[in-house]
Formats: sequence, C-alpha cells, structure tokens
Amino acid sequence: MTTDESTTPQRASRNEKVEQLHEQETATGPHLTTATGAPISDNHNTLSAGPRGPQLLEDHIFREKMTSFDHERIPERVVHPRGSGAHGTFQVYEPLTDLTSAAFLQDPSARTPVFVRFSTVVGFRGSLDTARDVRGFATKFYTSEGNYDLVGNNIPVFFIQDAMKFPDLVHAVKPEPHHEMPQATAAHDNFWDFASLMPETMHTLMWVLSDRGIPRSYRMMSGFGVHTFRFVNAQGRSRFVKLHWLPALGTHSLVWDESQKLGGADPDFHRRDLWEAIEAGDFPEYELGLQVVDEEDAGSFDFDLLDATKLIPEELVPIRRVGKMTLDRNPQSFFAETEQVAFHPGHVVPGIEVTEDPLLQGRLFSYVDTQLTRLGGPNFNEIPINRPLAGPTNNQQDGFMRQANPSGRVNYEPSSLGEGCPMHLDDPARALAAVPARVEGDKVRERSESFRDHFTQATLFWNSQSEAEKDHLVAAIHFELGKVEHLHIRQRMCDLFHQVDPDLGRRAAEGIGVREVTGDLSYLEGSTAPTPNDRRGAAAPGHAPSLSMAQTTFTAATRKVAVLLAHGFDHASYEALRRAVEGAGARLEVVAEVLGPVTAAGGEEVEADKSHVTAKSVLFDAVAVPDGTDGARALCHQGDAVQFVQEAFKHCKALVAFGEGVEVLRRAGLEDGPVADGAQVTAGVVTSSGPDSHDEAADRFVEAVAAHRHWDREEQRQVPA
Ligand code: HDD
Repeated sequence: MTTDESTTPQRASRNEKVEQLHEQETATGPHLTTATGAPISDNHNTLSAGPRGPQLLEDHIFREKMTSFDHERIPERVVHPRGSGAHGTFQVYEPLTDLTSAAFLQDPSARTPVFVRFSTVVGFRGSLDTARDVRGFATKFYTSEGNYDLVGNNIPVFFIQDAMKFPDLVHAVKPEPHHEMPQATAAHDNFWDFASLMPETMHTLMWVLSDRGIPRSYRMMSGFGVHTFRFVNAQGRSRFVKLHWLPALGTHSLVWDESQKLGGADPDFHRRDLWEAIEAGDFPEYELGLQVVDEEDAGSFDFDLLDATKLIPEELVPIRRVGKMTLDRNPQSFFAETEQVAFHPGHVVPGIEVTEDPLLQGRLFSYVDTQLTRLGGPNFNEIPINRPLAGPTNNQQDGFMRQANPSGRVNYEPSSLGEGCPMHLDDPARALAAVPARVEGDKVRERSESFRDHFTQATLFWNSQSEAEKDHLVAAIHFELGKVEHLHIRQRMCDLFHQVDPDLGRRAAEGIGVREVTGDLSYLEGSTAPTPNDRRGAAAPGHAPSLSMAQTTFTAATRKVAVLLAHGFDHASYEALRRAVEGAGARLEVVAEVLGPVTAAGGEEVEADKSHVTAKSVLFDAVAVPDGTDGARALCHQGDAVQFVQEAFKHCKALVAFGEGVEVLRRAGLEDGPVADGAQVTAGVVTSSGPDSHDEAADRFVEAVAAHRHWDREEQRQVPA
C-alpha cells in the first residue's frame, strides 16, 4: 500500500489536463482565479444592487476572499515565536560507523537537505531581533531514514532541570500578565523573582547575561543540542553524545547599547542579515561537533550527564568535528516554511536516541501537543516543509487537513488482503530502537541527588571570561536588575551571585541599591525549590578557556563597512579602501547625507547606497572616512556623520580616517594632537597621514575589522553617543 496517489492512471490524466491548462494560461500570463480555479475579471468591486446599492449575498468571490483573509492568522509559538529560516545541506566528513548507524552520518559524498530556524525565545512574533535572550537554533535533517530534528539553542545549558518547571519559567519571563509589559525581555520583577527562588537557573543566567545573549548575527552564533543524547552503532554499542554547531565566522556579539538602538533602527536586524548574506552568496557555514563519552565513563564527572544545567567542558572532553552544514537558500514563503515548520526533539533516526534527562523527557510530550493547536490538527507532518523525503508509509489516516490517505481497502496491520504491506523492517538494527537499558525504581516525585549542585559550573563560567566579558556581564546585571522594582528580589539575586563568586556579588550590588551582600540563602529554606549549594565539584577545573568568546575565530569576511562620503572627497583613498575591504570578503556601503551621486574632488561620481535618514552606525561593523579637504569639511558640518563616527567608536568598532578625514575624528572628540606619519593604529582606530600610507592604512583597517571589537577602548566612557 502507498500513500502516493499520483501514479494511478486517473490521476495521471488529470495531471496532464491541469498541465495543459497551465500552459494555456502562462501563454497569456497567469490570471486571477477563485480558490477553485474559476477566472476573475474584477478584483476591485463587490457585487451590489446598482453602483450605489447594498452588497449582494450571492457575491461568492467577495465572501471567499474575505473568509480566507479572516482566517490568515494561526497561533504563534508559545515560546520562540519570532524566527528566521534557511535551507541548506549537511555533509559528514568521514563515515561515523564507529559511533552510529544513522545513514546520513555514513557517506561523505552525500548531501542531506536541511532546514534551520533561528529564533528568539521570549518576544512575540512581531518583536525585535536584538533583545537579550537565548536564541533557538533548530535544524531539520531530511535524511533517507526519516527526519532528524536537532532542536537546540545558542547556549549549551538550560534554566531548569525538570520539564515540570517549564510553564513557570516561561510565565515568569514573558510580559507580566496584568499589563503585558515589558516586551521581549527578562528585565522585570516576575522573572527575577522566579530566578531568585530557583538557584538551578544560575548557570544558564550567567550565559544569558554574558554577551552570548546578544549575538551579532545568526551566522556568528554557536548552537548546542544541550541534552546528552545516545549514539548507537550497528553493533548495538551505545555512547553518550553532546552536539555542537560551530560557526565558520566565529561566535560574536553586539554591544548592549548597540543592540538596544538596533531595536529601533532595524528590528529585523538578524533576519535581514541572514537573508542578505544568503542572497549575496555568503553562505553561512557551521561545523557539527560531537563530544562523545563512553557509557562506562559517564559516572566519572562531578556532575550528572542527564542534568541539562551542566555542560561538559571541552577541556575534559574535546569536540570532534564531524561534518559541515551550509545554508544556501532562502525560503520562498515565510509562512509556508518558517512559520509552519514543526520541530520535535523526539524526531530521531535509527542510530540516535534520547536519554532519561528529565527535561528532554518532558519536551517529548510538549512539541506535538503544542503543534496540534498551532498547525490545526494531527496532520502537520504532511505540510511540505515537514514532509520526510520518503514516505510516510503507514496506516494513519483522516483528520483535519489530511493531504494523502493510504489507497486501497487495507488500512490496518497485520493484513493478508494487503499482502502484509506496509511491513515491518526485517532488520531491527536498521530501524528505530531503544538500546536495552535496565529501568527500575520506586514511583517518586524527587530530584536526583546528583542534580544538587547549582554553582560550580556558574563559577567556572565566570572564572573563564576575559576581563571585558566580565565587565559586560556585570553591566548586564545592572540593566536587568536595575529594572526590578522590588529591593528584596535584587538583594536575593546579589546573594546568589555572591555564591557564584564574591567579587561578582559585590560588583552586581554596586549601582542597584543593594547595600550588603553576604551570600545568605537562608530565605530559600522551606521553599519548594531544590536546595542550593552542595558543591560536588571540588575538583572541577577553575578555568576553561573554551567558555570565553575571546577564543573564537576572527575574520573580516562578510562584515559590513560604511564609508561616509560628502562632495569633495578624495577618490584615490576611497578606492584604496574599497580594494582592501572587498579583498577581505567584506562589504562596503556608501553612506551620504542624501541618496544620489556624490562627487569626488577630481570629478568622479560614486552613488550613495544609504542616506543618514535610513542608515545608522549600528547597522555596520566598521566606519571609514576618506581623504579630501572639502569632503572632510562637509562631514564635520553634518551632525549625523559626526554622530555616526562617535557611536561606532563607543561601540568599539574599527574606524579609519585617511588624511584630511582625521578632521572628522577631531570634530567627534576622538582625536586631539597631530597625526603621526604613516599608518597608525590605536585601539582599532586607524589613521593615515597622506597618500603614501593610504594602502597600508586600508590593510590595517581590515585587520581591525577582523578583530570584531576593540574592548580596550571601553574605558573612554566619556564618548556621548
Ligand atoms: Fe523548547 C520550541 C529549544 C526546552 C517546549 N524549543 C522550541 C524551539 C527551540 C527550542 C529552538 C523553536 C523551534 C522552532 O523554531 O520552531 N527548548 C529548546 C531547548 C530546550 C527547550 C534547547 C532545553 C534544552 N522546550 C523546552 C522544554 C519544553 C519546551 C523543557 C516543555 C516541556 N519548545 C517547547 C514548545 C515549543 C518549543 C512549547 C514552542 C513551539 C514549538 O515547540 O513548536 O513545545
């Protein structure tokens, strides 16, 4: 039996007729039709009794159109509603036969199609991209053995250990229910009240408060499967595995002030960045990394592998890079693909299995359950974006929105009438299975003792951050808790931060009105929250460099550089800049006072890509000012241009000023003394004294762009932008 009816003779002739009709239609261009294909000649006027009379009920064209419109909305996801998707492929580097029987991980010449949806968690569908939040990173692999969904985040750990707390976590972080404020942020009393009573959130909070919470781009974001999964090979050997996505461009973040301003300048910042990069052929790439632990070694860590609030430091178990994903195609329809895609952590393929992690176990229920409502019934796997490459072949049938039912009389198994079809796969080793495991115990509602420690890895994270990252984390606390009106909540959080590190507790308290921090958690006694501070990790490493973004990949490729032009600029320095920027695979955009041509001192014309009305410095990674007396003078009189430079400086971005262009830096208060000879670089600000050093300055500038941000500049807080 098959669910594919397209091969029956009746179906074939019908398809031919439809094709003929379509051919006739496209000969004259497609014309408007009703939903049932009847042609329409007037899509502007309803049918009425006379041109000024009442509308007629018989106007089916109007009613059909309006009915469709009235039902366009479907419920948004309860979490992760705002997302952006992309298609691509995945290729494994070498057969992973030793680890798993999964077919898509065996053949290095095969390309497995994928669809990825990136998302924020908290904000509604129409909210901004750059809020401080966890980011979703969900991948659907369309493999020959069915769909495999890796439904991960950009942070390797999760707030809670047991799915029972998920609704509370999400209620607490979403806008407060009485007035639905604030949007898309955790910076409010409800969230921090909950967090202060749930010390198991501490490790993930450290990650979210770090710069990981404000990614520069979905293309520069890591991904993590978070839970420990099982990989099982053809011999039935099972190992524990953590999965990682490692972006080719490195993991990079925005500056907090910048991400807030971006919320206004371009709420679609990440969505646009992803879309434009793919359109331009700058295909985002991510390597798949695995941390593999033999089952015999699972007990050797000072944390429990089934506890989703813990990671395995790479220093303990290195990451093996096993394949690469390339995103090379934008969706055709946001709704049909990005909105209707349905992921599920239980969508695994033979050779990959779930574990008993109590957070993962709860997720196995939630995803189908929520999709039943969101996608209108049980048949959402038939929507094209969710449909597996082969099949499905089974006896499930009917229900809302069913596209294809099994044909023929047999809709049950076993059957002799259907000649036994569809049959069981005769080789269980190639089918979905559960590796045999002994399970026994009393029925209890109880957290495992091995889940008790909530601070060791939070401390490890803090210890492993660079000084700049620590400063940013403290500033994030000041913002988030600065928004909290109840002093007792701020106090509790500072005491919890003290438990992570006394210096962090002290620095957190400064500036948010908390006077004394002792780390006293006695307020938790008698609460239903798990008890807090049983540090099992006495022997845990004090420092794990891999947890700092300072260790990531740095490149200028695909970065966006703004060059500020005004009439009278020096064309040679502009060309030197353009050669260097494009040579590094970065993108140059001309920003001028208004759109249209900008004329150089020598008469050459360059077309402006953006004007100051639409382009702000926060949309770029770096800013350049060319040489030329008249051009520089004109820019000094444009407040927008001066602010552009100041703001880029404040956000620690690379800057270059050629020759007379240095005047603009002076005007912005970023340079005083005379310009030294040649090309000079100070904390990512490059200057060149004259034409002889323009090429060298352009090269130094590109290096400064590759460095991402120049944090050593942050002490100069007097910059007003
Ligand atoms: Fe979840 C969506 C990731 C815990 C319940 N989750 C959702 C998405 C991602 C994650 C990326 C968006 C998928 C998409 O783009 O369509 N969720 C995670 C990770 C978790 C996690 C990495 C912890 C390791 N989630 C989690 C728990 C529960 C849920 C504990 C409930 C028990 N998640 C859901 C959901 C969503 C969802 C309510 C909302 C929309 C959807 O599933 O399809 O079922």
